[in-house]
Amino acid sequence: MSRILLTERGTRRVRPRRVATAAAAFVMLLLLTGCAQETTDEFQRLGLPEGVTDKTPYVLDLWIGAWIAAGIVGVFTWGLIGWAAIRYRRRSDDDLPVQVRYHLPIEILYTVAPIFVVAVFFFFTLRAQEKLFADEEDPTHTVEVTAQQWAWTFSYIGEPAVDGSDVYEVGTPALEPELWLVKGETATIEIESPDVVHSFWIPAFYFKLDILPGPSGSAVQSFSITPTKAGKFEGRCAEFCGWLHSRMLFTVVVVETREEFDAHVQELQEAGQTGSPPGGENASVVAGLDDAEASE
Ligand SMILES: [Cu+2]
Repeated sequence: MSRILLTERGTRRVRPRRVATAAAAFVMLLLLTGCAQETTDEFQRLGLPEGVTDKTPYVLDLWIGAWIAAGIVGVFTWGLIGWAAIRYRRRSDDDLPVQVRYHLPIEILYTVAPIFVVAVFFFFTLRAQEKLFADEEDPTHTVEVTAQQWAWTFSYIGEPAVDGSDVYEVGTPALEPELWLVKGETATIEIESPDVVHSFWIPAFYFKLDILPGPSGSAVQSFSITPTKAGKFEGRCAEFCGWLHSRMLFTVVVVETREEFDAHVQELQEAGQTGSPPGGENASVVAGLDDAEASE
């Protein structure tokens, strides 16, 4: 018996060193493989991609704050579970600890604590939402976004088209359209849907908004943003909206200068994409797919 104990003790003595070596190796591996700064930054944002608009800090604060609050609640709860498990563990006698039933103060605590937690989350969510949807008095760009089964149309309202009408870019399930914006210039995005519920989502903008259909013009929702970084960012529909939902993709192109944007608008004009886009009118038609492909 005593020999077994000795062996156990011996094993135990070795274990901490092994753990330390494994931990050191793991950290080394992280340092060696870690795409260094980028990984660290993403870690600090708790998994969020890099935010690229003036509104993203509000969402980032909410995200981090929510994790901290959840962490505090979690540690407190796990602490209580651990404490109860150790404090009231089975002893040599088989006596049960005092059983508590219909204990009014504890019942009240069970009710009040979750309400308090939800109220705090609600308050901060509402505060962030107010900032996200704050109206912009004088946006440089206004883009009308039409989400239809299963593509996006972007109409640049008031851009100087030759014949005075608006310039647009329309996608198809086979062709992802691009939404062009300029870094540092405020854009108001107005979105609407002629058919079913879609959801406008750009992960790098930390922004997702459901688009509810309604009689023409009644269900337009809008928000304003100012991109703070140039680049290409993915956009997609985040609401399952039917057969080709997974093809409702688009790319946001944020350019550095107004000249690049104007050149793009010019290109759209030259391609004859002015006036009313064909988007929502044929919402039930699977644009971009021929009959053979559509019936597959
Ligand atoms: Cu959709």
